Amino acid sequence: MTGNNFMAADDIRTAFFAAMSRMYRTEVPLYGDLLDIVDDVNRRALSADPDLEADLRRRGELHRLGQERHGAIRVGTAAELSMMRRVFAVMGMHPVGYYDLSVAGVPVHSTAFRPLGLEGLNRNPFRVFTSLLRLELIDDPALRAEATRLLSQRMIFTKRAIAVVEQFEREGGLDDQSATSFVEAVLETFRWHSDTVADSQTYDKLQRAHRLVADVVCFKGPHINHLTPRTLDIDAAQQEMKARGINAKDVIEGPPRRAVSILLRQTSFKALEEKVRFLDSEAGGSGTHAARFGEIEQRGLALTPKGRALYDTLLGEARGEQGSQAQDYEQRLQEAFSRFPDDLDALRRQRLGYFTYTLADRPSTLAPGTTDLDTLIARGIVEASPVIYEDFLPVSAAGVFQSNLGGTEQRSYSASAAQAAFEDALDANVADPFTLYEAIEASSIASIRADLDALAGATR
Ligand code: OOG
Ligand code: NI
Repeated sequence: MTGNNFMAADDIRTAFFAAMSRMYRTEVPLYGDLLDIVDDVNRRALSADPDLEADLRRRGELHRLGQERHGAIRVGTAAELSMMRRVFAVMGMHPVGYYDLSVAGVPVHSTAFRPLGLEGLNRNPFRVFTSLLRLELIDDPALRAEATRLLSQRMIFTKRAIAVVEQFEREGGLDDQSATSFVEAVLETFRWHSDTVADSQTYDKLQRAHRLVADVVCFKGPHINHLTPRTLDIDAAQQEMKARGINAKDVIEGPPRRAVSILLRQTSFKALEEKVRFLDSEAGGSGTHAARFGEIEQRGLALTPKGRALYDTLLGEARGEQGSQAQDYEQRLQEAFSRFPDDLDALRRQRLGYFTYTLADRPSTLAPGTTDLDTLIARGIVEASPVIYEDFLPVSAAGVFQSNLGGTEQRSYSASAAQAAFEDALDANVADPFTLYEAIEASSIASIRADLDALAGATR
């Protein structure tokens, strides 16, 4: 028997996310300012466009918007990564997608833990972008050994957290009391520690190898490094950040502003310099560390492989050799994307994006043979809504990493994508995002077909 007293995974996720958001707001007060900005901008966007509000309501997204966040952490070892997977599983979050960031000069590869299905996503789409450090990309063998030693000495999960995860796996769920205990215990892993586990010299050396290596290796745990709310108008949010004197990035990552939003657009403020203490601090070895930052995102249509290929091509054209540093980058981006259709109907007909379908009204008679979706839509019998992109973008993520490690240095790694090694470390396969979007679309088509059959049957 499955216990009826178990708290739903969606509810544990919501409770955990609320606790994390509270903690981060206290730790990084600027995060609270971002929430205020996004709240404001979203309210204005909704009141300026009643259709938008109706669309969001119809798609079941209106309620999730206020609590929609993603966060990010970086872990150091396979054991940490696979335990993290088990922790997130308790909250109905599973690894989706593989992101290789070594090509962008960041020695990590990553996945995103998130709910898989539309129902869980609409309840609370909390996602955590999780990166695994690739120690093999540190050239200096002595430094690599030191990093390995530091990582082998730490335990990022409390005993209580591990015990509750094991209980969940054994019993298939957690009752309210155990779930509360889970939330409290797991939160500890994400907390900021200003005491490092390295002396200042080691920190400096690791920092020189790559800022990210020091961030992962020198701390007791994988502090949550940002929590990102979702806005309906990122250009307005970016303006407001600047107006409030927040040190926002110059360029919004991702596609340009368009009539129909696609994928993901992101902007962030640069990481804060925070005071830390090293093991030798008594001898004057105190310093600062930059890791935690704030970010705002706007989400749009999930693209099919065909749409994504077009996106990648156009983005590549706009970036050219200089990436997003070029002076006229925004204009180049706009120009390149003039070749990406910008109305919902064209995007759907050309199969560039994923859609869900619903019956628009209750037709009393249907001519036989009207099963063609395009015809049903043209006749106003069926309505198509965009499926929202729930994942991340590697080029954007690399930009987010770069601007938030506090430096501008570029490293290049000759490593190639290593999905199999990542999945070994994770001790599981990552889900393919396209398959998940495809399933959402297919199930909505199946459900309108069933409704139409039932209607046709009733009128015969
Ligand atoms: C993660 C950066 C990636 C995003 O929104 O693309 C990310 C990190 O800095 O650890 O969060
Ligand atoms: Ni992010």
